Amino acid sequence: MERTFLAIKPDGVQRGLVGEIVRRLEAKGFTLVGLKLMKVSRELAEQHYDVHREKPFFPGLVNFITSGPVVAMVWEGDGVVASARKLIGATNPLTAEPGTIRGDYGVSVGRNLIHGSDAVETARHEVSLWFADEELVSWQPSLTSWLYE
Ligand code: IDP
Ligand code: MG
Repeated sequence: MERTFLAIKPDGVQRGLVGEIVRRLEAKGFTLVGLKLMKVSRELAEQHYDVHREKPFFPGLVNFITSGPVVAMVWEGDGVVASARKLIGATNPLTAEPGTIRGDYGVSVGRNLIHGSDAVETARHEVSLWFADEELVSWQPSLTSWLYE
């Protein structure tokens, strides 16, 4: 089953949106297989955002992501990588569609509440960067036959 890495950023935690964000993913029908609240080290933040290392916003992004608690999660389900990106919405919350997490709760690209892996390969890399194997729980939700044909 496909898995993706999602992280509620410090603004999402500070604004009390952890429950709402988790609720949306659960209600959609995805399965939570890993979750932890953590203070992100500079080393992990820089590795995670390595593709943006040369961008002008990189130092601010790393400062921000290390500035407070982050809720790191792994979610599972058919097509979860692309679907979670749709639930999250466009990078800039001002242009993100209403009904998406960023579209409903954000106003600024540097405070866009949540990270989501952008492709299946990226997800594999990010899951292993943020979680040890023994931190992930494989389980079969009893709702499966009501979610999948
Ligand atoms: P994504 O999170 O939608 O995948 P990316 O382009 O991968 O967006 O950028 C990673 C993160 O870097 C964004 O979520 C946002 O927090 C931050 N970011 C991207 N572009 C800008 C910018 O122009 N100014 C400030 N922060 C930015
Ligand atoms: Mg990205």
